[in-house]
Amino acid sequence: MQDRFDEILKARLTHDNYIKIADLTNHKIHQFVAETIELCNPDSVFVCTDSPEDIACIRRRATELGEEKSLATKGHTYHFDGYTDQGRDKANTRFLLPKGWDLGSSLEEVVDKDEGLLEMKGILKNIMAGKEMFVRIFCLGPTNSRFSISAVQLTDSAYVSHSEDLLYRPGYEQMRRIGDSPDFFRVLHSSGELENHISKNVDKRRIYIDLEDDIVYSVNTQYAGNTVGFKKLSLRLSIRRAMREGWLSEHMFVMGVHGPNNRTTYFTGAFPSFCGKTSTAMIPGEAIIGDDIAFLRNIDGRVRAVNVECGVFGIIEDVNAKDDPLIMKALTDPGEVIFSNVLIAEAKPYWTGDGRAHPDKGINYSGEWFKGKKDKNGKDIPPSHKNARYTINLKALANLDPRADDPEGVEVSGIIYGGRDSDTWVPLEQSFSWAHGVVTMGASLESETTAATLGKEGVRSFQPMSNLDFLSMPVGEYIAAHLKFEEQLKIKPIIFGGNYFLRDRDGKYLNDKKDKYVWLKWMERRVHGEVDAITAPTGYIPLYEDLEKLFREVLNKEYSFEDYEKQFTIRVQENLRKIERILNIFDKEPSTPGIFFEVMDEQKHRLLEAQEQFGDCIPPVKFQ
Ligand code: SPV
Ligand code: MN
Repeated sequence: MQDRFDEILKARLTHDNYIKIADLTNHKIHQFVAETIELCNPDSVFVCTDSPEDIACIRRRATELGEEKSLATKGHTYHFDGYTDQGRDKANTRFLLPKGWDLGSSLEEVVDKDEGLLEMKGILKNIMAGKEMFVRIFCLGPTNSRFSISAVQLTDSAYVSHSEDLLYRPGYEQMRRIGDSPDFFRVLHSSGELENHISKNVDKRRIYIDLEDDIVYSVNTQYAGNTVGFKKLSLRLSIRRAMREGWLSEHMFVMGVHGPNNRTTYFTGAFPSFCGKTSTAMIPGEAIIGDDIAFLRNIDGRVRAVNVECGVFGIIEDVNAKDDPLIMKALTDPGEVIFSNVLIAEAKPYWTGDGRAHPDKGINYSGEWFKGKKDKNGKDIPPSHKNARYTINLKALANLDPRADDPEGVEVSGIIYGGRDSDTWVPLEQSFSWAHGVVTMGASLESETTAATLGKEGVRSFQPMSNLDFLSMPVGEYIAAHLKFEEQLKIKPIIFGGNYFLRDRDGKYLNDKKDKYVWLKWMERRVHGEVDAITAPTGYIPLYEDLEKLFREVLNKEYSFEDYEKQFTIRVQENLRKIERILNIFDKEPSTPGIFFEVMDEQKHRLLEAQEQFGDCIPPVKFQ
């Protein structure tokens, strides 16, 4: 170890903690911890080796420090984030841009790296005085695997650290395995000054991402999407690394869908937040591997995927025994659960849409809460925040796939892209080819904004691969990487488009929440060539007979031809307008590959031809 860092670590860590960090022969981790101590000046430092005692200590500290409080059910705790700290803070999340770098025009804000670092270091100076700093080492993806990426988080929040225990695979041993390699992600977080356990200095909330050095800084915030660095913050880092190395890092679930003869067929699915990604991955009877972030690699000509995480930080609104029985069981059985930003009354958690009678008062993210409480604009404050969440380990779920930790991942047969789209896409369709799927489904994904990010809801926005918020390169280059990924594949997954949110002209949803159970079964059958399809201008769509049969088998439900027609009518004008909107964006992206425009053009011509023959709203039978 370099003398200077060694001196700092020896002076500022207890002997036990010094041994734990010195035991790792990695110079860069020593430097990171030592320099952070110098900058942030914590009172004490706890190094977690992932031993059961160390993990228990973190959990205990979260309640001792008051960041979490215990609930009546064993293992359950709750945590509140500040009133204005209830979602990913896009406005204050910036890339630190080195001189000469260009990230394209569609990305979030950037700040000059030197200036941003200066500002950040100013805010971080002495910020941990009086606090304990936790040193956490995780592994993104399964350990000891070609997918593994080591990751180190320094934080003064025991809640963040505890959440990470539920969400990430332990990485201390993996860090030993990589020896002195400098190749790992770093996250430095501080909740900053606290008042009633809540970050106080919201005006100095900053999240800066340094793509050059693979490091993220996050300060004066507690919401896990801004602080648990290995969610979306380091997703930005892995997206770039994936592009450099020829694999994909995606905002996707990974799940197994069961088919005839006990077969399991694996799918990944990219949906923006609040668009059914987690509830799809947790469909009872199917098998979950992950619900949020996946790495996909070409291994021997086939696509294989792993879950980057091993837990769920899921939206709790509308989770109830009827719609999400598996999640509900995990949230009510004894076991480790962190509830955030729900209503608490008599040591019990409540949330909107939980299907239970609610007390008239309690505490929530707004403080003391009572029925009818209004915000400063006179709007009702709901019992739980719309983006209230639960954090659990996947082991709490009855349907965890046995291959969830397989170092080689699972072979992916289908990839689904879906958004919150009230008027354009049919609920389900299959692409004609990899390029058609990448271009017209993945890259053309649009979704109406939700409470997952701070800001106005319900605004249709461009969401390529559900990953726009996390892109760390020009979007044209990102799409080109997807197109290129196909080139070396011997067996290609089938790409599907999905939309759970289609409405009729009166604004009524055309599908039930559980219809997705059937869509997955149809896709599974398509992968194996066991059901036929209709060739529509936008893709292959299901036949009524097949869906009717599957609805009966899967949901024991009559599926009417009338519903089918309404759901699968091709809305030509809407699709054409969508093409224009998407082209408008990619026209300005010089890195977009030519094939993108060819595929869009072909789709446009198919739609125009169909329009000429059948008009603006074309029921599927017309294409049969
Ligand atoms: C999402 O919003 O997409 C999430 C939660 O999965 S967050 O960690 O906030 O990104
Ligand atoms: Mn997500």
